Amino acid sequence: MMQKPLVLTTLATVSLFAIPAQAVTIQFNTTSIFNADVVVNNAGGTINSAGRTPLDSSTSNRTLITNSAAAQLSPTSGNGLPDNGFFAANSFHPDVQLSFSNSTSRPNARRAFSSTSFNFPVTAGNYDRVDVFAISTQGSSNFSITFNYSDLSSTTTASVSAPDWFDEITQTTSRYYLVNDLDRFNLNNNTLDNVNDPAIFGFSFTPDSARTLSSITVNPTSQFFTFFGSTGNQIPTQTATPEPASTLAILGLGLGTLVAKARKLG
Ligand SMILES: [Ca+2]
Ligand SMILES: [Ca+2]
Ligand SMILES: [Ca+2]
Repeated sequence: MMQKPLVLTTLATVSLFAIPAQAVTIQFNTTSIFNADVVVNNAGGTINSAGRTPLDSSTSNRTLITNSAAAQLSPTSGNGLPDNGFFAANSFHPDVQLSFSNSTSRPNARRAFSSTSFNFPVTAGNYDRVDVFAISTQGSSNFSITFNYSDLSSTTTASVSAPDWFDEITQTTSRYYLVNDLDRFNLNNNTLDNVNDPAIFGFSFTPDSARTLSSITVNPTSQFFTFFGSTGNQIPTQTATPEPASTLAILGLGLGTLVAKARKLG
């Protein structure tokens, strides 16, 4: 008789961690699928471009650059990506923290290189919005997103167009600029392209918030599609009564052990 309340306490603690009290932006960790460093920086005071992967063709051989590195190359006209990889929320998007920074040289994007799909896990939970940050080069290309849920069901969005990084768009709630009018870097001769044009775009999608999202698959159609990261708006689970059994069912977070314990004790 003493043990059952102990189990309930444990369940309540787990629930607090798994279900936010109010909607919260989750910066999905997508580093496991990154395969390219596409941002030149100047960590240590020198321009670091070795090992960078071009975002466009190997002939053109251009990639992005941080603000500090661009300013070092051209104090009067150099401008690039924010050094800390952070984009504050505005009317189109939540706070976004991408994986590049001026101080780090490591894979920070997924160059598609082919039309093969790629998948990353998410913090399991209920989401009513997922944003993806990406570009296309050598012209626009289409892509879609597949939401994979904990009940093993999945849904794939309609195909959307990722604009070329030099394209201008009319912003909507579903497609917007995360950043625009950047300079870029010419890997052929290690010089700044003071072009004030390339963008990274944001794309907003609506998963089924009634199901627990477990992973996201990105389906590109071009080798010149590049993915930079993703965020999700995690919402409180919509349940009337937090009965331990129903809470567990909705969580679907591998709490099988606790369930087994509860059953044994019950
Ligand atoms: Ca410039
Ligand atoms: Ca343009
Ligand atoms: Ca532009």
